[in-house]
Amino acid sequence: MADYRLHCFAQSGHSYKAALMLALTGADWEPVFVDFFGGAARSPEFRSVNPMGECPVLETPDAGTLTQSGVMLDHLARRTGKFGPDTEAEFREILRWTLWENHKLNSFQGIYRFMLNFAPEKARSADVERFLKGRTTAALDVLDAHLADREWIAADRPTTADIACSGYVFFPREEYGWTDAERWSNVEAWKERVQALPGWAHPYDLMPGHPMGTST
Ligand SMILES: N[C@@H](CCC(=O)N[C@@H](CS)C(=O)NCC(=O)O)C(=O)O
Repeated sequence: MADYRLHCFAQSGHSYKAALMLALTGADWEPVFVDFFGGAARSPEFRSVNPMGECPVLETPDAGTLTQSGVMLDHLARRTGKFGPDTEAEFREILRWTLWENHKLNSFQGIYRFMLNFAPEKARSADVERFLKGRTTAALDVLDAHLADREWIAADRPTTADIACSGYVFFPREEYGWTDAERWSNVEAWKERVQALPGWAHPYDLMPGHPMGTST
């Protein structure tokens, strides 16, 4: 069995943060498919592992079972000595962007994409989609402005803040319905830098379940 087991599914940007960190640090890990769209995360078995009912879940060799992607990134940075802070000020800056991505960037981006692609027809609403698109756009504007004069989000090198903010940005543009006018050029340039990191892989290549209905 691998050192780390990540319970995840391909469409999950929150899971991708942990998967990408494991890939970039060269950890010995394996994905465990969660049939999220089949309701697996709502099952009593899953809830007994993560009462929050969320993916990702990370089984570790020495720190038990972790939930919340930000906790996983912090844990893996400490264990591997990679992508973590060098100073207390850097720690605060990484934490600041990790809290922001969870609350603003990836929360809205994830739910917006879910509504457009995966929600049952009866749960869809043009008003809700418009609201989520506005919040997602506003968050990407913030990230784009932040990256206007810097290469990395929280330090002069890649940190877990960059990995955290990568959660949903690598999924195909079509899944968000972005038009050519909706381009965040600084975010695009930063994405190319993230993609150039050794070990980078696309979420659909790193985690099982794409295309939908498959589990590999
Ligand atoms: N704050 C959590 C968010 C995790 C999350 O929302 N995961 C989604 C899948 S991408 C989920 O499991 N949602 C289930 C729900 O909200 O009930 C993290 O960063 O790990």
